[in-house]
Parts: sequence; C-alpha cells; structure tokens
Amino acid sequence: MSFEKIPTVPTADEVLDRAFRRAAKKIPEKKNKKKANEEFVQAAYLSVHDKLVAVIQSFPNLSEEPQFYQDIVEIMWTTDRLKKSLGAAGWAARWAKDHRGGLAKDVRYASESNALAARKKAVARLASVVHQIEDDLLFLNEVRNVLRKLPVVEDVFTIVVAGFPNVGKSSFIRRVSSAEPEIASYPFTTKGIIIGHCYAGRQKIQLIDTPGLLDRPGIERNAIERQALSAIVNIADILLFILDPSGHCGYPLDDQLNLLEEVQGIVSVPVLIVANKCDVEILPGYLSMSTGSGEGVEKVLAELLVHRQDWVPEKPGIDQANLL
Ligand SMILES: Nc1nc2c(ncn2[C@@H]2O[C@H](COP(=O)(O)OP(=O)(O)O)[C@@H](O)[C@H]2O)c(=O)[nH]1
Ligand SMILES: [Mg+2]
Repeated sequence: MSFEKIPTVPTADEVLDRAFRRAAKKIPEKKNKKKANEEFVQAAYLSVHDKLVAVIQSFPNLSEEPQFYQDIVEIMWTTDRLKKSLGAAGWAARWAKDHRGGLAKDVRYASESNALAARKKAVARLASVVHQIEDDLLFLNEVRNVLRKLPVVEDVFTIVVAGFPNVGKSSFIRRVSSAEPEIASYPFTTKGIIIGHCYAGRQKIQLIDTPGLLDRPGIERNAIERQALSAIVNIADILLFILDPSGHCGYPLDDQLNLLEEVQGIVSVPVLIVANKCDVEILPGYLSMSTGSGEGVEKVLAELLVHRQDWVPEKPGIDQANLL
C-alpha cells in the first residue's frame, strides 16, 4: 500500500482549537445559557475524541504491511515508540469519551451562576489531557512525514540490484522495467531509491536499487547504515551484483570484488554476478551485458527469473474462494 494519503497529524493545540471552534458554534443559537454551556462541553469532548480516533485509524497497521516498513520504523524510532504514541492518542480519545457525559452533567446540575465555571473546568481538563500527548502527536506527524515518502514495496518476487555507484544499476532497472521506474526517498541516504517492475507472464516482479548504501567498504558504515542496508537486502529474493570491469564507474575492479565478497557474506539469498558495460570491456569468466546497448540484458533477466519458481509470499493472501 502507499502511505501517501496519511493526513497530517494535528498538534495538541490544533486538536483543541478545532474542538473549541466546533463547540463555540453551539453557544449563540441557545437562549438557555446553561444548556449552551453543557452542549459546548459535549461538542468539545466529542470533537477531540473523533479527531484522535481519526489520527489512529489513518496510520497503517504495520504488521499487515511488508516487513520492510516495520524494519524502517524499527531502525528510525523503534516500533515500540510508535505503538506507545498511538497508544497515548488512544488513551486521550478514550478519556474524552469516558468523561464527556460526567463533565457535561456537572454543567447541567451547576447553579445558573456556576455553569460557566463548570464549563471552564471541563475545558481545562480536556486541554490538560490533550497537552499530555503533545509530544506523541508531534512524533506521529514525524513518522507520517517519513512514511508517506517511502517507496511502495510490494510482497512480490524481488530483485535487489547492488554494486558500486555508476556501474549501471539504474540503467538495468530502467531497461527491464515495463514502465518508468519510480524514485522514492530512503530516509537513511540522500539518494533516491529506484523501484521498477516487470512481468514474467502474469507474475509481477519488483526491481529495487540500493542507493548510497553500498558505495564504500562496510567498515565505514555505522550501525544505522548497516541496518538500513539490511532492511533493503531483506526484501530480496535474489540479488543482482553488477560489476563494471571498464573502470568507467571510477572504482577499481578489485574494490568492486571486495564489496561483492562482503555482500555475499550479508545475504542469504542467491547472488547473480554480472559484468556490465561489455561494449567497453569484457570480463572473462563472468556473465556479461551492456545496459547501454541492451546486449545480454534479456539473458540476465531470464537467469534472475529462474529463481522466481521458489517464491512464496511473506504471508498467504486471503483466498477469495474460501470466503464463499
Ligand atoms: N559504456 C557504457 N556505459 C554505461 C552502460 N550502462 C550504464 N552506463 C553509463 O554509466 C553511468 C552510470 O549508470 P547508472 O545506471 O546511473 O549507474 P548506477 O549508479 O549504478 O545506477 C551512466 O552514465 C550510464 O550512461 C553500459 O553498458 N556501457
Ligand atoms: Mg543509480
């Protein structure tokens, strides 16, 4: 699923402003001031409740999404932190619901002269509760801002393309994709992640880039970057490692082979190694292609797709026939 549509999470003050604006509409039309104050409280509490419930419901249930998203949340903030903040919003929503009737009653049974004071007390308590989750709301909005820019990763057979910068990873994905690949952000790098798709018969295949994560020796990678790399690698059903023996990419072949060895140590899926830019230089003993001219590209794709027969979804989907 795409997270693009998660709405902005309001701040505590925005939740309250909205609630009081709605509540204020109740006042002028009522002759009976006590009744008006009671309805003000009812409306404000209801508005807070409904808004917070909407916030919670607009967040994806990560356990129903591909593992990739949970990994990202875990790396950036931890899923516990997210659960805690959603829980806090839920607590405030429930509080508003549970106290709405009682505090409105306080206004109703107050003396004429005390009704406004009772309303103010109810409003102050509501404001205090909503302010208690101020940081949680800010945090949820931060998560929302990252989630909505993430690439759309699907639970389909996935080819992850690795190799030094400029070896031809993006060119490969562009060449085999049936539509223009999408560029999304990956929060751990400044480079965009490229995702393309192609079809093998009716089976959808996903191709994904590893931006900015494999462009230097692993020893220079910090803990977060190692996790960020593994989140992408975890999606892979097969890894395509592209070498550029021509050296046009700017990295000596020895460095590329060292990186390859390192990558082979990280992944548990098969690794297909291909020497690119065969229009410039051929590396004996390796499968070769040119993502420039297109030579050999179909054969490489076919080799990758051999492995798709073993593919199983992360979770079995619902079989519609079983529902009937
Ligand atoms: N000569 C030649 N150049 C290529 C080939 N494939 C890609 N390039 C060039 O290599 C550069 C980097 O390609 P790109 O796909 O962006 O590499 P990435 O950084 O690994 O994604 C670009 O200037 C391409 O035009 C090829 O097969 N032959
Ligand atoms: Mg690229």
